[in-house]
Amino acid sequence: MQYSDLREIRERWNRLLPYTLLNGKKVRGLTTIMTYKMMEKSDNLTRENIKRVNILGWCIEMMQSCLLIIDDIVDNSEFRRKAPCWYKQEGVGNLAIFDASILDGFSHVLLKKYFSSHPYYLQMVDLFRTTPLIINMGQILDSTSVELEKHTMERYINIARYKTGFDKFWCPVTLGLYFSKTFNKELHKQITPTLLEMGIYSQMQNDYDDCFGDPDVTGKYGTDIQEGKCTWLSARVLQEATPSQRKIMKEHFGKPNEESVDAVKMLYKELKIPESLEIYEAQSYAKICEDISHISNESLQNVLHILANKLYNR
Ligand code: DMA
Ligand code: MG
Ligand code: MG
Ligand code: MG
Repeated sequence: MQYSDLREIRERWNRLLPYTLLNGKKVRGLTTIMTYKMMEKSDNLTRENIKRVNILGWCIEMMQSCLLIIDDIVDNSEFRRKAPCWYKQEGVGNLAIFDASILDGFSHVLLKKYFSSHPYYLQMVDLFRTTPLIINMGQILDSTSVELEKHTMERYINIARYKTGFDKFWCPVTLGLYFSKTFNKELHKQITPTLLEMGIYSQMQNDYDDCFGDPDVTGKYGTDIQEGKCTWLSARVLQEATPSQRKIMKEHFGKPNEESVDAVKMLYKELKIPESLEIYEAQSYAKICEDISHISNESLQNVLHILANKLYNR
C-alpha cells in the first residue's frame, strides 16, 4: 500500500516473487517452522502463531532467494529450480541485482509488519542482517579461490563454513528459537558447532550434485568445473593426485568446453571421489549424532536429530 503509486514495480514484483521464491526445497523456511513447533509449549501452538511462523519462514526464504539470484549471476549458471535463472529472463539481466536487493528489503518490510512487537524483534533483524554479511564474505572467498594452488581442504572448509555453514541450519534454527522465546545463550553455544558442521556437509553434497547430480532432480546444470570453483571434489582430488593427474587438472580445470569438463569428471571417477564422499558422510554423521547426544536439552536434541537424518539420508 505504501508503494501503491509504483504500479510497474508492483507488476514486476508479482512476477519476481513466484519465479524466484517457489519451487525450491524450502529447507530454511521449513526448518524455522519445525524448530518453532518443537520448542513451543503446546498451548501456544495457536493458528495465529503457526501463521506467523510461516511468514517468518517466507522471510528467510526471501533472504535465500536474494542470495541465489546474485550467486547465479556470479557463477554463470543457466538454471535454478528447474527454470532459467532469473537474470536470464528476458529484460532482466543485470537488473536482477536490484531485484535481489528488493527481495531482501521486503523481507524486512514483513519482519517489521508482523514481528516488531515481538520481544526478540531486534535479534531477528540482527540475524537477517548478519547472515547475508557472513555468506557474502564466503561468496567472495569462493570467487577468489579459482587458482588450483588455493584448492586445499583447509581453504575449502573455510569457504563452505562461510558461504553455507551459517545460513543452512544455524540461521533457521536460531530464528525458530527466537520466535518461540526459548533462546538460551548457553544452549545456543552448544548447538552452534553441530549446526555449522551440518551446513558444511550440505555444501559438500551440493558440490557433488553440481558434478554428478541429475538435473531433473537438482533443477540446475553444474558450473563448478567450468568456473574453476574450489569444491570438496577439487580439493580432494588435489590431495590424492599423482603428478600426471595433477597435470590433467591444470590442463582442463576451469575451462568451459565440454571435453575439458568430461576429462575432469573422469579423473574424479578414477580417483573414486564419490566413494570418498560416502565414507566421509558416514564418519560425519556418526560425529554429528555423538555431538547431539551431549546437548543438554531434549527438544533441541530432537530438532537436530530430525535435521541430521534428513541431511544424511537424502
Ligand atoms: C552456495 O554456493 C550458494 C550461496 C547462495 C551461498 P553454490 O554456488 O555452490 O550454490 P549453488 O550450487 O546452488 O549454485
Ligand atoms: Mg552457484
Ligand atoms: Mg556460488
Ligand atoms: Mg554449488
